[in-house]
Amino acid sequence: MASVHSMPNLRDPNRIFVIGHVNPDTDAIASAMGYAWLLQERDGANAVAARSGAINRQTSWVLRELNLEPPLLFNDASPRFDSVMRRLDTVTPERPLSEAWAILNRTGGIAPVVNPDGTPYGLITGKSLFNFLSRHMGPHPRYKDMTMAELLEIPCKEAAETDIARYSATTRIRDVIRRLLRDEVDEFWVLDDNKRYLGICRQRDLLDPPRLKIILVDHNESQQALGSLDEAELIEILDHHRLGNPTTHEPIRFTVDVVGSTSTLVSELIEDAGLSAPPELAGLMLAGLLSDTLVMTSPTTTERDHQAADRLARWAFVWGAPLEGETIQGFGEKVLAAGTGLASRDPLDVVTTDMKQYETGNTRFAIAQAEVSDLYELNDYLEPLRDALQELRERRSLDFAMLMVTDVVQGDSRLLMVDAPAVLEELPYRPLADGTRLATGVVSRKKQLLPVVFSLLED
Ligand SMILES: [Mn+2]
Repeated sequence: MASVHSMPNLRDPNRIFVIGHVNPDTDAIASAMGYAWLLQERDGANAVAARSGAINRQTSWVLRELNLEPPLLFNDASPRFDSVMRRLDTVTPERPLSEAWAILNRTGGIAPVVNPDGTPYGLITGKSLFNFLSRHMGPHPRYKDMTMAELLEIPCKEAAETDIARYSATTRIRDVIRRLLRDEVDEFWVLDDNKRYLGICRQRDLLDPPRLKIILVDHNESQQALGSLDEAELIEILDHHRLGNPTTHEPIRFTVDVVGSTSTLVSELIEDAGLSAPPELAGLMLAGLLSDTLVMTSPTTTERDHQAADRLARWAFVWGAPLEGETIQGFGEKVLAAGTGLASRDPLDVVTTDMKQYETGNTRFAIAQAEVSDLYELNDYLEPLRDALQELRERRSLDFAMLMVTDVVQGDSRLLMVDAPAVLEELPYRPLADGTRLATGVVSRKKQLLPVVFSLLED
């Protein structure tokens, strides 16, 4: 039996991964799951929702409420051995060579010899057979008189080549391709996490491994995408953020619209298709929308978001569903509450969970956002959070790092910065004695804070 992988199996070349940004928030998870569902339901596509990073506290609360499983964890799009291996038929070492011979004829010249416990023993190939025959048949008097039938009675282990390179199914081909191409042998073992046989890979299959098909939702910048995006086939982007998209070779479907959440866009596409999302999925997208818009109070909120909230509520709040009897406002407040608070959280977790990385000119920086229901809560954690920001800055070799702590009740934020360049002293937010700044009425990193930061840095 093959082990259950934490990574998705990549064998189906038509499979499409729908994935949100790294450090996924609720909208990134919800829009990936919602859009994957639409692609299956409307187009019959083999679409799978994925995520790049851990589920945050708010999303995990929402998924639990709705009895939904989180999407597949998928951090890197570079082709791996499991995308090119073939699960060829096997024999055990003690079985007669005749059985290997039968397999050789069906596989085009390879018979994997696998121990009863599933670990690899060796490979029988045309070359290993020749070596075996010349080793034994040549000068050896006993073998001289052997018939073909007798020869085929010899145990497989005698004719197998055992010095065969072994690779893990989840190893990136890119990381070992140079060494591999220098190897004399044409075939390799592909093993699971328990070092058991999964399949065989041939050298020639590694030169042009199939690219993974990827749809990005809720982001369009490579820096916020899963690793090795340039090695994948990017087929579509569905988003509501500023542009910073990667270049592509082929034209792709590209939708970036000024609405409060990507879940809003997905709900519109579902409606356009004449469909309605299942209650659980509708509830999840509603949570994504309410989270991104802070229950429709963020300045990013548009009329279309209000319509989307009504639409999603109509699908989600039905009888017998997990959210039966809820209201948009009531559900929204619970969603926000599930993600707020600094008290129970590790400071490094606070500055990395909802962190986004940006680059302009020669400046690389990160802005993390955390939500609280009372800004004074921040005062108790200022020093540990500053240390955590510093650690984040060093780990990622950034020029500076910023934490935006947003009071989701009052609609204000406080900004905490480490190593901010001098130009950011011009930030139009009131400096406080403790070195933070109070940004009154600022709740949106994307729409309010980021444009100001960029305009100062680019001046
Ligand atoms: Mn979003």
